Amino acid sequence: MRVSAGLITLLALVGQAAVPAGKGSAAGRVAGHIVILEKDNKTSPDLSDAVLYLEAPATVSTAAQPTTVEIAITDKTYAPHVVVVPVGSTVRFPNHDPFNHNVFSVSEPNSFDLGLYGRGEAKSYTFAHPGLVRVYCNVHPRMVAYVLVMENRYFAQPGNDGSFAIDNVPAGRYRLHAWHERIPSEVVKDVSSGGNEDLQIALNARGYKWQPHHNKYGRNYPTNAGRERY
Ligand SMILES: [Cu+2]
Repeated sequence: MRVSAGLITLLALVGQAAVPAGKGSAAGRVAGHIVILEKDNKTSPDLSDAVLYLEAPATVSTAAQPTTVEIAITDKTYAPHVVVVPVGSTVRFPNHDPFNHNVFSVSEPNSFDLGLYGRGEAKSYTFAHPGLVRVYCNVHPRMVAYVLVMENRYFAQPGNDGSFAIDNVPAGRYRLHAWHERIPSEVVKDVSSGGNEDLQIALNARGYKWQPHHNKYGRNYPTNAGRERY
C-alpha cells in the first residue's frame, strides 16, 4: 500500500498529540478501568452508566461551560439512563410515548416538577447546583434516570468495557470519585494528574436490590402503577 507523504505527516502530528503529557507539561490525565463486583459473579451490563469525577483543589481552575443534553422518553424508559453535566446545564426531556409522563425529582437542592405532558412535547430543567439528581416519573414507578451535576469539567463515563479517561487535568493532587447507581456509596481515591493512568477500581454491587421510591407527593404509587393502561 502506498501512503502519501501528506498522510504520513498527519499521522505523525496525531501521534504527537496523543502522547500523554509528561513532566513539566501543564496538563495530564487520570485513567483506568472499573469493574463492578456482582452477585454470583455475573457480568455487568451497565459499566458505562458509571461516572468518574475529580474533586479539584481550590488552586485549580475548574470553570466548565454549561451545556444542553437530552434524555428521551420512549417505552416508559429514560435514555440515556445516566448523564453527567457541568453545573448550569439544561436537560431536555422529550416524550415520544403516545401517553403522558410527569418528570420530577425530589433531590435537593435540584428538585423540580415538569408536570404531565404528552407525545411530541419536551420540557426542560436547568440544574443550578452540583449534586446527584434522581429523576422519576409520577405515573410510572419504574422510570428512573440520573443527572450528575458537576462543579468542574473533570469527569467521564466509561466505555462498555469499563475503561475511562479524564483528560487535560492540570498538574496536582485530586480526589477521584467513582459513582454507580448500584453501589451503596461512592468509591473515593487520591490520585495525581499524569501519575495515575492505569487505575483499577472495583465497585461492589453485590448487596444491590431495587428499592421502590415515593411519588412526588411523598406517597407510595398506587398498587396498579406500572401495570396501568396509560
Ligand atoms: Cu411516565
